[in-house]
Amino acid sequence: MISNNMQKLINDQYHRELFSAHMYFSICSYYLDKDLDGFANFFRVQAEEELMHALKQFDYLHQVDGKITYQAIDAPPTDFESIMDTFNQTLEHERYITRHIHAIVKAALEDGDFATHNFFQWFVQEQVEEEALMRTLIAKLKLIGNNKSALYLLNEELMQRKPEEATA
Ligand code: OFO
Repeated sequence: MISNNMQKLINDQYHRELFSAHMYFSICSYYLDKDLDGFANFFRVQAEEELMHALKQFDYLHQVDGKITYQAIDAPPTDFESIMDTFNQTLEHERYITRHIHAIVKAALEDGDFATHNFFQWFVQEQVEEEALMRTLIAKLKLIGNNKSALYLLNEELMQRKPEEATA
């Protein structure tokens, strides 16, 4: 049986994951409008992974006899100044998510909730990987600058991204 406090923290995080998916679908649309299919694919896969994160938390909360209290999901940003802006906003958002994941892990320890502490370790590692991925892409974009051929090659590279296999 999960405490009310931990249940509320996981509920809020579940809604943040859905917001993340909403945000990345919005960025995907931005790229589809520009006919940059590789960038669009990258953010579509990113959005799908966020849905998978929400689903993992949904399943976990039910497993520990908790429940989701449904809330409205905020509208995502829809105006982006540039390719770089989409990645900067994504990195900033992932850092925000990391802070919340860490707060949940800390609260779980304080609560003596070792199951939730253990469950969220996967998300701790996932955030390390997501932030690193965004930083790498921002560095590549800086190198590319205004070089259209290099941008074309990055678009092709991002076309190769595939969704991770869902794990239990
Ligand atoms: Fe973008 O990561 Fe979920 O948690």
